[in-house]
Amino acid sequence: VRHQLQRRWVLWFLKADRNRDWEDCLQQVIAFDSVEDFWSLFNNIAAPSSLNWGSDYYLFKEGIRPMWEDKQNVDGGRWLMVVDKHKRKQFLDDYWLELLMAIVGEQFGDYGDHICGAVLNVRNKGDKISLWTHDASQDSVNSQIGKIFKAKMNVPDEEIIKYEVHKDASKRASSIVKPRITIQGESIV
Ligand code: M7G
Repeated sequence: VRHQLQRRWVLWFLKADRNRDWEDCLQQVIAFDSVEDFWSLFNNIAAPSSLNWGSDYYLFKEGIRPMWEDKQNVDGGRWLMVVDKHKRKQFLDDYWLELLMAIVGEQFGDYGDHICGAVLNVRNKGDKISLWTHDASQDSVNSQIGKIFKAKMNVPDEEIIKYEVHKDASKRASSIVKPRITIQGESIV
């Protein structure tokens, strides 16, 4: 018996390589559209905490390339949570699994149409988990998505998550992007 998901998803992997362009380091792993295929994939790939520095996973809706330039992302942005180095062992793998289950299981309800995909960046300076949405100007939609993002991963209230506009990130000279929305505890700023 196969339990169909509402949509088809594609997993991508990026293996860091300084000698190649960013886009050339990105490769599609597999597409799936059933609960069973999600689990067999998940059970067969390396856990986030065991990947090399610089690696990324991307889980995106089929038809959306996991990059700022895709037409579904070009006016979008991302909810970003940075996972402190000291918390990666305990939390990173669980956060990532909870987020994947929430998106393929359509836990964002009517906001699901606004979601493009989820990203994991394994970085020595702090791993990043993010959720990309396709219209960065829709503050109320994105705020609701941010609340669900935090709740589904069971992120402690005091952790701060920030919504960044892709156009700000892609134009940046430094790695500092002024967030458009911030959630800390119950408050949206
Ligand atoms: P990152 O991997 O998102 O974060 O971006 P990091 O700074 O923690 O490693 C690193 C670099 O990868 C960026 O400065 C870009 O050169 C490239 N890059 C990342 N993304 C998500 C994109 C993208 O969507 N499109 C393009 N063209 N380059 C990207």
